[in-house]
Amino acid sequence: MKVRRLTAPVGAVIEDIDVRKIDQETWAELNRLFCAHHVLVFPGQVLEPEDQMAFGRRWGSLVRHPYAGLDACPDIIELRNRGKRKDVNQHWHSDMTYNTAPPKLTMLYALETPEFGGDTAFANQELAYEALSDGFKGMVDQLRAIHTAEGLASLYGEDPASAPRAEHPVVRVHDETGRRALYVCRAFTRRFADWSREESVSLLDYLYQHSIRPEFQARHTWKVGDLAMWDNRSVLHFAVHDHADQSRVIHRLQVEGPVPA
Ligand SMILES: O=C(O)CCC(=O)C(=O)O
Ligand SMILES: [Fe+2]
Repeated sequence: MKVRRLTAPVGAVIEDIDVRKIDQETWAELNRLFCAHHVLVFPGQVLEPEDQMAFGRRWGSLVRHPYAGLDACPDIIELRNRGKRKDVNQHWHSDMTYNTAPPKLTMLYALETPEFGGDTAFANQELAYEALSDGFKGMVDQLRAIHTAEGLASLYGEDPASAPRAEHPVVRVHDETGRRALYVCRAFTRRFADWSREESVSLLDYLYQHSIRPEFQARHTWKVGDLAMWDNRSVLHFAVHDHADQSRVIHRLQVEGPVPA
């Protein structure tokens, strides 16, 4: 297989590999690359939903969505962006941080892609943490934050008060590499634990701005047959909705992750 970097902070494109046919040794190498680069892209894959699920299971148990799964393959969600009024993923986030044990990775397979636009952007949160001063690191190391799905609930016309919520460290330690990463996002983080919302907003705002500095980022432009996966423990992502009314169809799955610590 051939490995090409997307940018220095994030992403590796892996060519000359068929993800349906990898042995344990190759998987171990892919996991090493995943931990090093946070996002892997495998162009030119030909996958049935079962093949994507089998590859996903190499990393752990799949997360089943309560409503949105495909009938025949409930572990896979179809993302369709045609004529979408409001894109719920057009914000910087790590997936489902409002859960106690959010998915460690999300894996997307492109079935239809727009002629232009519709990239996914990523930002490396280990670099974001490293770029802070020692004094500031010492402070955020001590903080925990409350994450909720209130925003999503409102968007779907559900009661925000009963939306899921979880408390996580503001700096999490990667369970496989031991590296520290910032773990807050504008979409889901409401306030610091034991702080009021008013007290939290200005510091959170600073962290949101800092966490997405351009030099922490990479973007992936989708082609049909691309399989991509990102590490929710170490990157934020953003679905850029700039493809107008063009069709974009993606099969998505998630793999269970540890309780952030
Ligand atoms: O559609 C995309 O590019 C990513 C959407 C997203 O945020 C997700 O699948 O978790
Ligand atoms: Fe997402």
